[in-house]
Amino acid sequence: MSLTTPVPGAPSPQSPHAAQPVDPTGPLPPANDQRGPDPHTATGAPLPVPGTAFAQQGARLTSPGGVPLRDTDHSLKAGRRGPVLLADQHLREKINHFDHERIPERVVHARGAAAHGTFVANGAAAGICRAAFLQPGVETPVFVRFSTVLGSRGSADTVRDTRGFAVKFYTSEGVHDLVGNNIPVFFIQDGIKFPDIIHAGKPHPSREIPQAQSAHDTFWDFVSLHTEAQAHTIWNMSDRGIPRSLRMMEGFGVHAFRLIDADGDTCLVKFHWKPKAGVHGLVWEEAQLLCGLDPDFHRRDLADAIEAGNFPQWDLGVQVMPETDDELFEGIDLLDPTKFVPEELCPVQVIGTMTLTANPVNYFAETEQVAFQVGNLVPGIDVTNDPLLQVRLFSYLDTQMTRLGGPNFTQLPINRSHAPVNDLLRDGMHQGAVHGGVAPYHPNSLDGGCPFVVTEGAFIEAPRIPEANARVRQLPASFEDHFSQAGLFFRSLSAVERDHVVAAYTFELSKCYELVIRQRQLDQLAAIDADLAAGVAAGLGLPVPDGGPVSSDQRSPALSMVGGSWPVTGRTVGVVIGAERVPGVGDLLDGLRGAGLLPLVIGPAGSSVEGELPQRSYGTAVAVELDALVIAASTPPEPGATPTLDARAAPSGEVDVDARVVELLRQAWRHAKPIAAMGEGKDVLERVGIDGAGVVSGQPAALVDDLTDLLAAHRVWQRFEPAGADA
Ligand code: HDE
Repeated sequence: MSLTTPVPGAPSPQSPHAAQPVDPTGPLPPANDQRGPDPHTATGAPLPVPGTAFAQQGARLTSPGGVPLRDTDHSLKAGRRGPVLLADQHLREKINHFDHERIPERVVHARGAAAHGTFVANGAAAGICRAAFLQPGVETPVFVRFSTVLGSRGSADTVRDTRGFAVKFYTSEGVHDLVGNNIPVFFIQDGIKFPDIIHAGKPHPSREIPQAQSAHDTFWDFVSLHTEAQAHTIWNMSDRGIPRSLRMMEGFGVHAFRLIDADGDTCLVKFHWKPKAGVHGLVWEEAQLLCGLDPDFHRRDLADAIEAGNFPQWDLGVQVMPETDDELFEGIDLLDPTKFVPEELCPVQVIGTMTLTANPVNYFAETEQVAFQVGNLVPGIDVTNDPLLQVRLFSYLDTQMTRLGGPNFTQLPINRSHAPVNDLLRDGMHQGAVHGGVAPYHPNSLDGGCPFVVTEGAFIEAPRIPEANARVRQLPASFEDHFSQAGLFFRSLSAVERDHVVAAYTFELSKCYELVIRQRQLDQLAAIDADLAAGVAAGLGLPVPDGGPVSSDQRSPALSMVGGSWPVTGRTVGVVIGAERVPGVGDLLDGLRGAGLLPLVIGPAGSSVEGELPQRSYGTAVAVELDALVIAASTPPEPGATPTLDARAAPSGEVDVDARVVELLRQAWRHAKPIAAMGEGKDVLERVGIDGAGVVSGQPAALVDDLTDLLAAHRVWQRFEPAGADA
């Protein structure tokens, strides 16, 4: 007689007297896998697959135990006016479950938005990496989560911060995670300092302010005392710290990884995600206004774009560097995560393309419960000895224990491998699998020897022997230069971008209460670039520190976000109409849509276009949610109407234009957005005094062409002159 009741569908265990099997003789039995209770109940009845309709079967309300319920609106009482009874199981279950609905938010990267998609390899990496998902034409499902770092789960999207860019590849060889950021360098060189930088960046422990901001004393105290953080911080102070859209960010693996080919040969690479829509930032005032007007701006933008079929795309690229004993490339230590490799020194080679095609169905089940791990690596990709990366290998697995309540989080539908799993891990909190078999150990003879260790195609650590060294708490001397790449970054930007960096430091440091912190950070800026230090010192009204000789001719043009031309698909164009029907507006809207743009019609109360109400009224429209603005009608003043944002805007009488439209125009102008007029709209621009670079007028077809050209450059950069004269 068998010791266990066989699970339906599982093979019966072999004789306990059989020798330990040496070969798998057929497909591995499902008895030990993690597929959980989905195939059947204890009596063999089929169950729906968890994660699809689990706990939402049928149309009738039931208890969690499946008992039909007739009332969920009234608790059980002793009489209509009597006390509520403890005997009410449904009440207790309902409240009890609710009480435990929240799980701890991520200690960093708590605020995130995610999407599903696919990655298709072009095969360019096949010669240097044996990973199956990088072979030509292989299509792999992915789940991508973007995040801010410092803010809590309910904080605003458009704060100045680094953005997380974490990709989970569900490959045929198991889950591979590339857990990167939108900035290619990091604050610290050694993972042991992660709690320090995060404690400094998070709100002050006393008042728990400010939320999701680096503009405060503790952050700048740490950064100014800890010079290796300067390289990352200057990227945060640039327009990269306030992306226009999650769809318009680059992503970086940051660390060097080791790729292993079919022969076991290795090379070192840095991973890059290049957005097809270009890399664009907000301007600071837009970002701040959006924090209040639409704190979900990035999340909404991503979900709307996917829903509209404007699927965001990124090319995945690698910078390939030879494996050398010193792990240096052109003098840059590849183990130092505060350094990037300029693309001019080592080009980014595209190895595949990712397309995001579907929004999550349930935020909690997918975006919140997804658990990335730097150690999720497939055969062919391995880590280096980067001391930041090594610590991350520990942290990601560890943190999920608290956040997701135990060691079985890999069974959650969003984390599950799409490749078969047979891991010999058992029991634990929230175990969802009904494991069969009697021998969850290796080797065994009782479960037919399953699971067998794999000889072909298994994960193998790269055969690199670490230097034999004494135990030290030190870093290599090649990690010591903390300033030259920050200077290279600053000097590679266009003039307008450099102005923005100066303004960002000025804003942030002006929020520090302690003068000594402002001064100390100014000293660090002087070590990066003299013009930078002078600009910030002027803004703060402090003396310019003497930083010594720091100028250099080195530039990396790839670091600037200005000067390129990009697809405009999915950009939003506000179209202001009047109370009366205006001929040509229908053609304009059709033309904009035909060019892949998203028109957002803005009208006074009671107006319509072809029977449809405008999506915004003059009173609710704000220019910060638009990429360009078209005035398609005259907009006479309406007595008493004041703009949403600035009640002090020009009194309507002065310019004979509705005050709310005046404010829309001024804001669009200030943020260097293309502005167009058709028909009577031209008079509106004249009256408000809007003219110059990036202002166009004409018939609908020509306007669409002009707007497309202007938007391809993202903004009308010349508007920022004279400060941005050589932009
Ligand atoms: Fe993370 N990081 N990190 N980090 N990180 C987490 O893991 C950590 C670092 C990054 O959307 C946590 O599951 C340490 C670099 C992203 O779920 C935690 C160190 C880079 C996300 C953690 C670093 C990142 C995280 C919090 C220094 C860019 C969000 C929740 C040794 C290459 C992933 C979690 C998501 C999340 C630790 C440094 C990116 C605590 C200890 C460098 C995108 O484990």
